[in-house]
Amino acid sequence: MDTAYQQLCEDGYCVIEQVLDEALLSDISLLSAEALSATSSEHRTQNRSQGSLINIADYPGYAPLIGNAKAREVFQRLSFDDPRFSSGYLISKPPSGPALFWHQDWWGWDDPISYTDEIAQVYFMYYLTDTKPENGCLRVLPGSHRHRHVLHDADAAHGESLSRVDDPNDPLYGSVKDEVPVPVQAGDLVIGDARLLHSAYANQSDVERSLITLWFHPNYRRLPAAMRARIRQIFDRRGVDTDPGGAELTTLDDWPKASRLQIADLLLPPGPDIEPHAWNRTPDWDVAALN
Ligand SMILES: O=C(O)CCC(=O)C(=O)O
Repeated sequence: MDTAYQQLCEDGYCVIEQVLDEALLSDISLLSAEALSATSSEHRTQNRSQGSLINIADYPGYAPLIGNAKAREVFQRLSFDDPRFSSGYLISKPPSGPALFWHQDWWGWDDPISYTDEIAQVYFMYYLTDTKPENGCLRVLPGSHRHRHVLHDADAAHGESLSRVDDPNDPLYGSVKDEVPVPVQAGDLVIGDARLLHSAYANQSDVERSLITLWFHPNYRRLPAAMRARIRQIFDRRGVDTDPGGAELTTLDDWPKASRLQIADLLLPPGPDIEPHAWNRTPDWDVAALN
């Protein structure tokens, strides 16, 4: 078995070095700096722990990142049979930005498939600067995508108070036993199972630490229909806690044709016309015990 794929399955994450070439890294860094400068201070105050949470659907310039050739090679290497993109965010920690709270990002815990080896959703994280614990690199709890951990009982991710850092002494911002830092070089790709518990250290440097995280569904057609219906809602920017806003939001379907063509095979087909899977970010390990 491919070593990266094996680590993704067993530990819940892996790192593929130097996926972005210099030109693409530079283009994406410029675009991200523009997007950040257009972001209100209110947004950054509300998302102090993350630093920012800017939906990239507002920026068609991210198409070359979503569909870059090296990422497509990674899909093949990891045997992603039907990879589809649903959403992505620019998450940027300013100088002296606080730690990100511990959380996992999976929302489909009501379906038994969530307690199996099937990987329903992964993040592709591209950090735009070199990272280490001192400037806010990622940290993970290996294996927590498949095994119960006390942090699964904590408040669901992305609550407003945790995002604002109302209580900086909340243990969810701190180090926990068995955490593993994931330092990278700019242009490396971190892949993680959406179920994996993770967070990020505080940025103690005087340089902004930016990251683009892209959500893919590796084997989309294998997923239950209600899950696919929910994924379509995420793509359409409806009912997502990290993406509040009205019905008038831009989606990738609104992007210029040239941008859509670069990622046509990764865009979602129309969702099944059924009730979408419930939005539930909290695992129920009694369901796991049945599997
Ligand atoms: O800011 C980071 O390094 C991690 C972001 C994150 O946890 C997420 O996108 O779910």
